[in-house]
Amino acid sequence: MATGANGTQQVDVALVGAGFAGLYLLHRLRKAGLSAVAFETADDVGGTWYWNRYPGARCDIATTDYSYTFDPDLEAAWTWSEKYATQPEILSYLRFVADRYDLRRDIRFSTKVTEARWNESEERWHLSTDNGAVVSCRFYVMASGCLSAPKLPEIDGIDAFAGDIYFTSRWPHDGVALEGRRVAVIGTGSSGIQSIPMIAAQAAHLTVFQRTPNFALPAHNGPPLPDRVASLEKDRAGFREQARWSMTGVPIPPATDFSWQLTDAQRRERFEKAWSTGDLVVILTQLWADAGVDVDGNKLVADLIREKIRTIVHDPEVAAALSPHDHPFGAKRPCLDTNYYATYNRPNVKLVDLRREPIEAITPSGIETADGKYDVDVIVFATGFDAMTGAVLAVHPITGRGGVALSDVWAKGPKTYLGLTVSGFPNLFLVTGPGSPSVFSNMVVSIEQHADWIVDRLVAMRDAGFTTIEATEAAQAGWTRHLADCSMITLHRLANTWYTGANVSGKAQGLMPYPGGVGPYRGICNEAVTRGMLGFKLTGPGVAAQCNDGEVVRLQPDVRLVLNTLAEMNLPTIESLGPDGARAFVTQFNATRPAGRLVGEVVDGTLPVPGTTLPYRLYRPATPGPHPIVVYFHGGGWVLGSHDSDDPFCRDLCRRSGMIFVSVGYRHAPEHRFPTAAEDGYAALRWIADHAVELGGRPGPVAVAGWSAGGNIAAVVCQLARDRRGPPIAGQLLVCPVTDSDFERGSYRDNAEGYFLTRPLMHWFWDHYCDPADRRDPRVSPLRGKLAGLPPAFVVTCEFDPLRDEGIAYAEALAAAGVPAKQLQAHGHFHSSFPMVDVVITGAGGRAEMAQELRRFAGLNS
Ligand code: N01
Repeated sequence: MATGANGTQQVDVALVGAGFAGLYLLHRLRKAGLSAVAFETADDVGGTWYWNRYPGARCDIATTDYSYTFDPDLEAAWTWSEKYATQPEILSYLRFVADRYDLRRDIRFSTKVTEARWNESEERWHLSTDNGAVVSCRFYVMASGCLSAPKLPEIDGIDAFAGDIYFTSRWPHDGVALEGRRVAVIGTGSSGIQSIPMIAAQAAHLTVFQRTPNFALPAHNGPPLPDRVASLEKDRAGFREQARWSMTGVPIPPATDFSWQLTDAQRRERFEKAWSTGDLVVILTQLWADAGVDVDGNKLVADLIREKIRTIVHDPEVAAALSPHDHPFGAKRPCLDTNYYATYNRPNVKLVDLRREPIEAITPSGIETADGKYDVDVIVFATGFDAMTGAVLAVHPITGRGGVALSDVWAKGPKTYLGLTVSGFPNLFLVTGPGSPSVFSNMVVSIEQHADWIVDRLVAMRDAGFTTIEATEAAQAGWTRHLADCSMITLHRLANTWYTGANVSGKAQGLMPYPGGVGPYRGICNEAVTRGMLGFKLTGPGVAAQCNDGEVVRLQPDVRLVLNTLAEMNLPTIESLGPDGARAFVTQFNATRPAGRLVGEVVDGTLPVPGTTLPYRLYRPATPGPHPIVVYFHGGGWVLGSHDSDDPFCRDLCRRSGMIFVSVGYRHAPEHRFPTAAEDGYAALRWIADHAVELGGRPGPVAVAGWSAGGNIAAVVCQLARDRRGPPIAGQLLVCPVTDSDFERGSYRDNAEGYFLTRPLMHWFWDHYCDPADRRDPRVSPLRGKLAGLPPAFVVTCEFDPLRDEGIAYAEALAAAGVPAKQLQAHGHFHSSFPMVDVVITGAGGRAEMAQELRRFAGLNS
């Protein structure tokens, strides 16, 4: 490290933390020829594994996976002794790594950075510390972990306690003698759940003060799992690469069956297998595909775990108090335990349920609750951390461009680009920061990815002559929105946890880690680079500044995955297949999609229309009828599809709305060209309305609904019903409808290629269905028809859809004609988002709105 004239130490990169992240960064920076220094408040390496020395502390990701992967020789040189290694063994590993790569010489131990300030004129960070010289660095990296700032419990009277107080997160190095003592533990998160059985085995008496029960699974610890070790040793590089592109950072493929596709017995069998495996990733991802994303699918797992708790814990009242009921399984971090629940069968252990008797104060002799007084000699606080943002902000004030404090920028919740950088804070990087997968993943995999990305960028900048890098506001805003979109997929939003900041009073609320998956996230970080450092401004002396502004992800996260998967399949275009080939393709494609959910009844039938009969499929809700009827028209460009091709969509809307759906198999082009589909639709509507009672429905006006070309037919039949005196229609739900034959609107230009429904495909549909001379007819271009006097409408459009603007135009024209017309303009969605019910989960909110509007049309209470 060079020393400047005023004694300031000059270095290329400074970083905070000497845990997994800091050590690997130092190694990579050194190899890249960049000078670096790390600051560490502890007197040794280890980070979280240095501090958290409480009894029972272990990792809860199999240690074969919770290891560095950057150096095969390192992997060969270290063997883990247990499936889940203890804290001392992991700390030994990190010391071994520090020694092996001679990293300690670049670490300033027992040193706290007290302030970090960006110097605009020098374009460097200036760091003050409590031990040694000021440091000036070009780049500053917070490798300070996610759970490194302990959260103090907000309980009155702590200072008055006459006994000993310990924090799991700051456990004394030479241990604590608990034999013969009365101990209290406050907190039942991972730290509490790991330490409680060990403390119970030592203490004369243990009282556990539980505010929120947590889900815990037996770890079944022992030697490393032979099958995992075998697959690792068989192809180490392949195993690690799979981990990097997996959803969790552990190469275990998630389940693809949905809960409703399995019998009770099959679900139980899967659960028992997972329970006996003792692996969080297995139970979180391998039971059924909807366990982590749907409250019903999740409740099935939670019920099975609660049943386990009841079988383990002898006292039913204690079992009930230990059973979590206020959050979905996995929404709060579940724990791996060794004898946790069985510990409550011990005669020297008592559970105090703080939901029934809250703590009122800590007194000199113990803890007082609303109901009693518990005298103890020792209090152990396992009360958690000010997570993620706390781990950065608690280190020191960070002041960026224009004297702006990071704490102010994050006052309403963290804002980052990729969880790696913050606009207004040039040359500052966060490792596993808020907005990155971090604590939703195998941390070591995520740490390596971040360290690699950062160091690769610094090297590329050096090669190009750039000296500053900064995220743009637009990129950061886009990432914040993408994070919010992702958070709608999982159930984490339904729990008050440290993931959302809820455990710290006054902290801004919102999901902090990125729930979109490790592999997809890695792909996005790479994409930002390959798209010319998208979202970053780069400057340097003597080189032209570069700023490729924009948002790296504009699609909904699951839409992005669907489109990427389709792109990887390299499918022929629909229009290249011819109508028969395209129909066969759709049939085959639909056969592979997840089966729709159960409804009360599904009945196939036929209905007469002039000259022929049409098939229909009726979906009846499971609730008592009679139900109002929705006449539904499927999508497929008037050429493709059938009365059962939108089956999952109809089932979903039937369940959500509590209304009968009758999906009509109208005739298709080119065999039956315009206006057959429209006239079939009208005749079917009339027949269904006339036979509502025979169909088991409620008499009176029906609603109509349709998607895509089916939305076109739904809109058209409303006009025909008005002009032909019935039947009365209660309302129209038009999802991405075709409303006009004009191909020149902006959405046709913006989405001409690439989002499955393309401009050439729409041309192909139109050419098969309708002669150019007929295309202005309102029976195919309802936007060109008379709109006054139509039933109320709910028009849904998707951002990445050529049909977007004509749908919006129709809704606006309806409203202008005095028709009550509401809109949902779904951002980040593509044409097929809503019918792909169990694939595009982010469409659930939109479908809920559709069902709500249908109920409103039918006069049902919401
Ligand atoms: O902290 P927590 P943790 N009065 O926040 C309770 C990782 N980790 O240290 O839920 C009474 O989970 C609080 O109650 P409530 C892992 O990611 C990993 O245990 O807020 N109670 C809760 O029960 C984990 O998730 C391992 O109602 C109070 C507990 O304290 C994360 O670290 C091991 C209270 C805090 O639980 C944090 O775990 C350990 C009060 N005033 C940790 N304040 C591995 O196995 C808080 N609580 C790798």
